[in-house]
Amino acid sequence: MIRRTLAAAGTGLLVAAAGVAVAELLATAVRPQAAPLVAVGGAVVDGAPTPVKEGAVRTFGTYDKPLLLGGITLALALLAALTGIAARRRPVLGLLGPAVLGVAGVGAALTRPDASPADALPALAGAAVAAALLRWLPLPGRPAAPNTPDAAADPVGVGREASGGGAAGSAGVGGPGEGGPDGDGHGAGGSGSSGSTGGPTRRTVVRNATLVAAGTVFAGAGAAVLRRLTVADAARSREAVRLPAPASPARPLPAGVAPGFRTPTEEFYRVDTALTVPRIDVDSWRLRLHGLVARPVEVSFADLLDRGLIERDITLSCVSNEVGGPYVGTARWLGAPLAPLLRAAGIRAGADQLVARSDEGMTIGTPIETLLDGRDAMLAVGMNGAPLPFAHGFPVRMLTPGLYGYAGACKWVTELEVTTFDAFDAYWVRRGWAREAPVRTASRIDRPAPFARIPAGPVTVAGVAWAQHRGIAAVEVSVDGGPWRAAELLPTASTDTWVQWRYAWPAPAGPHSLRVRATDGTGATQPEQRRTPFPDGATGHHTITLTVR
Ligand SMILES: Nc1nc2c(c(=O)[nH]1)N[C@H]1C(S)=C(S)[C@@H](COP(=O)(O)O)O[C@H]1N2
Ligand SMILES: [Mo]
Repeated sequence: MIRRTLAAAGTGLLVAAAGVAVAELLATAVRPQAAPLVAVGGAVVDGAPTPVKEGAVRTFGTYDKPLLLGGITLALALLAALTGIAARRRPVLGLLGPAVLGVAGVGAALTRPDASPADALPALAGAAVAAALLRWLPLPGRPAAPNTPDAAADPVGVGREASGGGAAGSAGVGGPGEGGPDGDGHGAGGSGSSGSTGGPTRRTVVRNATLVAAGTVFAGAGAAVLRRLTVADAARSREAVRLPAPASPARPLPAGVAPGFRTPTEEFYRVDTALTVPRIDVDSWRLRLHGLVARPVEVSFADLLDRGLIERDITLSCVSNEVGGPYVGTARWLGAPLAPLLRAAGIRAGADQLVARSDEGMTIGTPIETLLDGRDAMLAVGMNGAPLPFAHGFPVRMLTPGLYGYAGACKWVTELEVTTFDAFDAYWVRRGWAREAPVRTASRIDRPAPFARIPAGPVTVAGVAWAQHRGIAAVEVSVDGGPWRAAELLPTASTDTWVQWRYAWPAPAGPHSLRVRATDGTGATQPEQRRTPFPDGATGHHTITLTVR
C-alpha cells in the first residue's frame, strides 16, 4: 500500500518534471521570460505585498531569487506528488495538477508586463504533456483504463514524444505551437491500440518510467544547452561593443583617496525584480523618447554613442538599504547626458515626470526638474571602463546622481515617456514607496567588523558616508555613547560620490560600542531615530559593538 502510494507519487513527480522540461525547452527556444517557473516567480515578485518583499530582501539578501524559485519548485513537486496519488484512485484527478499548473503558468506568463499571446504556449504545452502522460502511462497499481495502451504501443508514444521535443530543441526554430499539439497527439495516438485486462506489469511500468525520465532529461538538457548558447551569443555581442572615449572625461581621483573608493564591478550590489537577467541584443536595441514632447525621437545604440559621452564617478544606493547595509557602491560610469536629449525633444508645459521603462517591464519615475537642474543624469553605457554588465543594465541604463536607484536608475531601459506624476505611478510607487526619493544622508562603519575581537591599542576606525549631490561635510564618531568626535574625511571625487572617513581610536580593553553619523553639504546631520527603509529610506546611526582584549 505504502509502496504503491510512493510509486504513484513518484509517477506524479516524473510526469510533472517531463511537463516542466518540455515547457522550459519551448520557452528557452523562443522566450526565456515565458518559462513557467520564471513567469510564476515574476508574478509572485510583482504581486507580493511590499512588507513581504522587504522582509525577503532583508532576510535573504541576494539569495532571495534562488530561494523563491526553490520554493515554487517545492510547491510544484508537492502538487505533482499529490496528483500522482490522486490519479491512482480516479484517473480524472490526474488532470488536477496539470490544470492548476497550466492555469498558473499561462496566467503568469500572460500577465508579465512585456507579455505577448504566444507566451502562453510553453506552459500550455507542459501541462498538456503532463496530463497526457499521466492519463496514458500505465500507473503502478491502477487497473488500466479501457484505453490504456499495452506495453508494446506505449513506449512508442513516449519515445516519439521525447524525440519530438529534442528536435525542436536542436533546431531552435520550431514554432512555439508545435510542441504542444505534437506531444499531446502522440500520447493520444498511442492509446486505444489495444485494451488490456489487469494492471500493467512491473516491467511495463519500469520501462515507461525509464522512457519518460530519459525524455525529460533529454528535453531538460536541450533547454540547458540552448540556454548556454543564447548566453554565449549575448556575451559575444557585448564583447564586440567598442565604447568611444568620453567627450568629457572624469577628473582623475584626487591624491589621498584610499583603496576601495571605486567598487569593483563584480562586487557591485545588484537589486532588481528580474528573475532572469535580460540579455538584450545591442544591434536591435532602440530607445524611444515620447509622451509630452514636441519631437518624439528614437535612438539606436550608435546614435547614443555619438552624443558626446560624459564619464563620472557616481555613488548609487538602494532605498531598501538598512542602516549599515551593503546596497551602495561607487563606479566610474560612461554615458550620454540626458538633459540635452530631453531639451532637444522639447518638453511640453506641465510635464513633471520622466518614466523610464525597461525591457522586462520595470517602470521608474524621475522628476524632470531634477533631470534638468544641471546634475550629471545620464543614459549610461559603460561601468568601470567596460560596457555595462548584463546584470547592471546592458546595453543602456539610466543614472540620476542624488536619487535612489528605484527613482532614477532604470536598467535595460528601452523607453522614456515624458508625463506627469498625476498621470502615472511607477512600479514601486504603486507599492507604496515615495514618489520622489532623494537619497538620505548615510554613514557606515566598515572597520573594525561588528563583533570583532581586537587587541588594545591604537585602532583605525574607518568607513564611508554618502549624501549624493549634496555632499558630505562632516563625519563624527561616538565611543560608548560618549561625545561626538570629528573623523578625518579623505578626499573624494565630487558631491555625487561617497566619502571615505577614518578615526584614530586608542582602544582600551573591554566591550565597546562605536557609532557614526554624518552631516551633509546643506548642514543637516543624520537623525538618530531608527526607521526601516519603507517608504523613503532608512534613518538612524550605524552602531557596532566589539571587544578589545
Ligand atoms: N529594469 C530595472 N531597473 C532597475 C531595477 C529593477 O528592478 N529593474 N531596480 C532599481 C533599483 S531598486 C536599484 S537600487 C538599482 C540597482 O542597480 P544595480 O543593480 O546596478 O546596483 O537599479 C534600479 N533599476
Ligand atoms: Mo533599490
